[in-house]
Order: sequence, then structure tokens, then C-alpha cells
Amino acid sequence: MYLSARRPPPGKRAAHLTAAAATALTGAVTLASGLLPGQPAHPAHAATVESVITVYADRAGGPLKKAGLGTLFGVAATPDTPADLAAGTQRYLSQHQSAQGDASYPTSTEAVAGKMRAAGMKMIGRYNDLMDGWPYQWKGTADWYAKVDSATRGIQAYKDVLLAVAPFNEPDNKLQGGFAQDTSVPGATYDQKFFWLWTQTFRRIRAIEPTVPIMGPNFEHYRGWEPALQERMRGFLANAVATGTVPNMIGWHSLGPSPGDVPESLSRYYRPLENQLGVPGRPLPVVIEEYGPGNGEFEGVPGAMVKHWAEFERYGVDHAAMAIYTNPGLLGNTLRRTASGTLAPNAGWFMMNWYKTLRGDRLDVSRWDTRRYQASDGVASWDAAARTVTLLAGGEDGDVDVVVTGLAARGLTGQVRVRLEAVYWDKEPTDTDSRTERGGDPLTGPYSQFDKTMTVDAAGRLTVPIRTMRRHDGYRVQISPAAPPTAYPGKYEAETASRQHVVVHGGTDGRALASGDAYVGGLDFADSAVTFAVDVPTTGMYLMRVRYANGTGAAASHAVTVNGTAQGTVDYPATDGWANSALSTANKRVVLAAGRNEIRFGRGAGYAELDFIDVRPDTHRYEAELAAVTAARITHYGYNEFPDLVGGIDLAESAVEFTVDAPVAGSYRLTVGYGNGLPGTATHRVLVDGVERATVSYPSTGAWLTGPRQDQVLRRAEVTVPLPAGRHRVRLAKGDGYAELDWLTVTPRPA
Ligand SMILES: [Ca+2]
Ligand SMILES: [Ca+2]
Repeated sequence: MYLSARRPPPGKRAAHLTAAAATALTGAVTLASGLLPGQPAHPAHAATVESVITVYADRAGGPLKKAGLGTLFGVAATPDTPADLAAGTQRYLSQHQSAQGDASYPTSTEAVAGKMRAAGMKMIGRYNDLMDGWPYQWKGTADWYAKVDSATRGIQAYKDVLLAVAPFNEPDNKLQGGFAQDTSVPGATYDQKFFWLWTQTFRRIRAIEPTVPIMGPNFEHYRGWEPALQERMRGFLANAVATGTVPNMIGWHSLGPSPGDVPESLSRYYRPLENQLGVPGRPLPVVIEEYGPGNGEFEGVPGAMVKHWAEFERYGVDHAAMAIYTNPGLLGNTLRRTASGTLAPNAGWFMMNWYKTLRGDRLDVSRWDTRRYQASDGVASWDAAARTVTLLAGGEDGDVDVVVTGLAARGLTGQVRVRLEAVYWDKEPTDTDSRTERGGDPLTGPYSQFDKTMTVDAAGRLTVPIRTMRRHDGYRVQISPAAPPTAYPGKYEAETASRQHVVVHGGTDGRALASGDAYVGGLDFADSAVTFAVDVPTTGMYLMRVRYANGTGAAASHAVTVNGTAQGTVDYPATDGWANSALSTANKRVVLAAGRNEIRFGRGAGYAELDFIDVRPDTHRYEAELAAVTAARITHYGYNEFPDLVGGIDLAESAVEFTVDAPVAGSYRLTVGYGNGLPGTATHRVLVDGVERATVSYPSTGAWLTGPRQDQVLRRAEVTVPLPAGRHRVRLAKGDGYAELDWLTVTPRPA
């Protein structure tokens, strides 16, 4: 009833569907993979909220497989991936033998084996990257055999950290340079030649190394519903069976937009084929050696990753690695550099850490949209020791109800403790470029939405509302025996703050949405105010997240003052109702002084209700590649796939212009991540809103960022400029010499 007016208009969700996704779906739609046998597509509850994730607390499978906790080239010697951060999220990683004879290649198996061991992880070693070129340039069987023999001898030093070796990478099309024309390789077709080469390669590995698991074929494309691709897999397996070279693990890549591609291929095509051919050792463990949509808008993004994890758990995939690395060595884009240069976790890391540390048996999960993958999805577990049901979820924009059934069978009846937390994949409100999605800010989670007591109904069912889910963010719901909530550092409830001429709403009218079961409304008058007493250890820029509701249908705001000084407004886009039915989160940067700060929310434009604020140090980087770039080139680091910096700032008119937040007028330190490959010092002119205010100097870094050794090249330059209050344009314009720019941070300087 209360949500009836809030359903998205028809077609809203479909509008997110890309053309590529729509094409891919024609293959996967036949499998209602999110559904469990006997479950209706739309549970009765869906009549009120369109999106429902149902967790069956009484239906446990075996232990969670956590297949999705792997990355391609996620660990590196350079940058120096911290082993403890790797251990916090990763299970198995795909790395590669040294490319093109360069033993110092920073993501090679040789370079990272020690780190793998220290972190208790294992890796898949890819031999194919030993070959020159991309696609690989075939130089004859003698050359390949020499590489295979050498690599197999090489792995003896770190066999203990190998999950498997993958002799080939995408051999359905990547063997180029005359492979198909090589008459010394038997076979009438490319595929037949590859099957023969597989057999020879398998035998050469086994001649040197009798026990290490071998994974194959590692095709780039295996969508079983496409007859040609199924025939290729059949041909591979038939040859392997006939020649006694069946891999110990079967694997392929899944780089389509749909998380349903793997379940479809695995359950409907691969497993039946395996049985049909009588593959020895079946069912073989399954490795999706690269997974994801392959478009750069996935890696590390919590809401995107969890949909794949959910399908891997449902269908028993054993191991998988996120593909299309944005930054090698950064654990699948889940680490970011802080202004001081250290690597710190972003929201993706926290989401993966929730999954890595999730204990207990897998619970069945279903969701309303089993076909288009526009809906949220999740992974759930029952931890018998802690008597806790946990759901990790995410993946859509809008309201989601988590319906948990079967709680009575777990002894969870009557009052239970329910915790809802979120990790935010931050985007600046002004960034419209989707590339932003590749850059989660460091240290952005987790955040508590609520921690409260709720009541399981007589049927053993409980509905946990997630309001205003955002598709990139990740969420964790935990249901456990009743216990008092714990304090969350940095979180301040509006209802317990100092209040003036406002109304506290609490109890049942909170409809279980508000944190602390209460919120503040009636902030409607000139003298209305909510004042939070916030203690911070150091003076600096802080990010304040505000949980609010704005049911006016138009934009609203509150005026913010800190210790009596105006620091602008916090702006509230409309929500689909007031705080008893809708809550969302708005961000506001504030400058705080060491010690006690009085943060006052007063009447602004329109009307809004307040639930709580959460205050943390601001760690945002303004990325150069996302700024306004004039007469320069958006480019990337040597080993990276995607743009991460701006080079070619070479002309008189070349410039990179950032739009930055300055909560109060004052002096701010700008820290710039840069490279300068020439001897001598380069400069940029610093213009604020078009007026030249300073010069920033870039001493030589000895090489360019676009080369392969970013950690050894990137340096930080600092300059102090005055900024007026508000959002302002900071332009770095060419001065002397040449510099490449990666990012900018903004820090208030004490007066
Ligand atoms: Ca509250
Ligand atoms: Ca950058």
C-alpha cells in the first residue's frame, strides 16, 4: 500500500539494458537461474515492492564455494600489493609466466609466488603469455615446446602455491602468427590443430611434472547454446578423452554482460556433454578463469560482482577470477592509492572481505528477475555457531525487500537483531562519465544503515527493507539472536543530537526503516535545527553522509554550519516518500577542527527529514582522466587496459580542469599525482575559476607514467591556493616542460 505509488514506470529497468546485453540475453533467457524449484517468479510480497530477494533460511546447501573471489593479475610485485590486503579478499588468482622472457614482469608467477605463499592464496599459472605478441605470435612447435618445458621446470620452485597451470589462454582464437597455416601441426582446421597441440603440451608438462593440476581448454568463448561453440568443446573433450589428456580442471572465460551465461553453459551444456563423452574424473572442477562483462564497468564494483557470485554459488562453480584488470596488482581494482601514496581498500575490497569472511553453509536465494539481470541478487549463509543468517546483496537502483523465510527452523523466532550495512562505490555527483565507476574511493566502507530489534512473524518470516539501493553499492544483512545494538564509529543519530523546534518520530511509525527506530522531522522553521557534536582527531576535510528523506517531490536542502561558520548546504534529491517509507543518502564535505565540532543542520530549501549522519575523513581523489581535458590525451599506465591518467599536456592551450569542493573559503593544499620523464623541473599554472593563483612544480621523475613502472615513477607535488567556498574550477595549465597527471586531492590548510 505505502509503496504503491513508488513502482518504477514501465520500462525503467529495461532502459538500463544495453544493446550488447540484450543480444547476449537471447542465449541465456531460457534458464530461470535465480529461481528455485517450486518457487513462483513473483512471491506474493512483490505486490508491494517490485524487487524482492528471498532467502530460505531453512534450505542449506553445503559450504559456500566463494568461487568469485579471484582476480586476473590482481597481485603484483609492482605496485607492491600488500599481502594482508590480498589475504583479506582473495582465494585464487590468475597470474602468468613471465611474458616475453622478462622475468621482472611484475604480475608474473615468479614475481608474486612469495606473496601468494605469505597470504595463503593459490594461483593459476598461465603459460600462454610466454609467447610474443597479442594475439600470440606462433613461432613453431619447437619454440612452444621449449617454452612449455622451461615454464614447467620453473614452477618447481613454487608448486605449493599453484592451484593449476593453464597451458593455453583463449586458444579458440589467440594462436595467431601463422599457427593455422603451420603444416607441421597436424589437423585440417584451426580447432583440430589446437586439439593436437593440447595433447602434445599436456604430455610435455606431465613428462616433467607428474602431479600439478592442469586446467584447460580456457576458451575465450564457450556459450553452449551456440552450436559451433558446443561442437568445439565437444571436439576438445573427445580428443582429450581419446588421448588420455583430460585436464584436471575444466575452464573457460565468460566475458558477456550476463551473469547467467556461466550457469547456462555449465548446467545445460557442459555437464551433459561431460557425461555423454564419459569424461574420466567427471564432474571436473570448473574454473572461470576470467569472468565479468568485459567492459571495464564491473571490476571491483560491489553491486556488479555480487550477481556473478550469486550465480556461481547456485551452480557450484569452483574457482573464478575477475577479468579485464583496470590496474594490475590492485586486487581487481579494489585498492586505491591515497594522497600519501599508500594502497588502501575501496568499497569493492570491503564487499569481497565480507564474502571471504562469510562463514557457514550456503542458503538458497531467489530473486524476482531471473532473466534480465537488471535486478539485485545475493549470496546467503547460515552460520550455526553464531546462529546468524547473512545475506550479501546488491545490483539495482531502487527499493528492495529482503524476505527471509524459514527462520523458525533455525530457532530464530520472536525478536531478533537485524543489521544492515552498506559499502558505497563512490561517484562524484557531477561525474557523468561511466569511467568513474572504475575508481572507488579508498576507505569508503562499511557504513551502518541500522542495527535494531525486529520481530519474526508467526510463519517464521521477516522482511528487511533496503531503501534506495544503488546498483554499484554492496549491502550486508545479518539476522541473529536479539542483542543490543553496538555503537558504530562516526555515526550520529539525529534523534539523540541536540534539537531545536523539530519533531522526533519514533516507534512503530518508523516502519523499520530508520536507524535507531527514530528520525527527526518538522525541521520546517527558521529556528529549527539539529546539532551534532562530532569529535575528530585531526583538522581536515571530512566526508559526511546524511541519511534523509525528502517527500516533497522537489529538491530540498539543509544549511550546514560548523562551529558557527556556514559551510554551505547538504542537498537532498527527492525520495519516493518520507522517512517512514523512503530513506536515501546524501554526501557533504565539511572542514572540521581537531576536537569537538558542532555541526548544525538548519532550514534550507524545501523540507527534509533526518535519520543520522556518518562522518569520516575524506579520501576522495579527483581523477585527471575524469576531469575536463583540453588539448591533451587521456591515456593509461603501461600494463593497464583502461585510461587512468592524462598525458600530452604539450601545447600552450593544454590543460586539465577539476571541479572541487571547498566547504569554506580559505587556503587549500592541492596534491597532484604526476610524472615528468625529462630531466629538469616542469610546471603547471594553477588557475582558480580562470584566475591564475599559483604555479605547481614537478621535479623530474626519470620516466613517464605511460611506461610500465608506475610505482617507481609517480610522484606527488603540492601547492597551496586560496579557494572560495563552494564548488570551484581548478585548472592545471601547461607551463614549463611536460608533466603527466594522474589525480588531485584537496586538503584544507589550518589558518
Ligand atoms: Ca535515526
Ligand atoms: Ca587517474
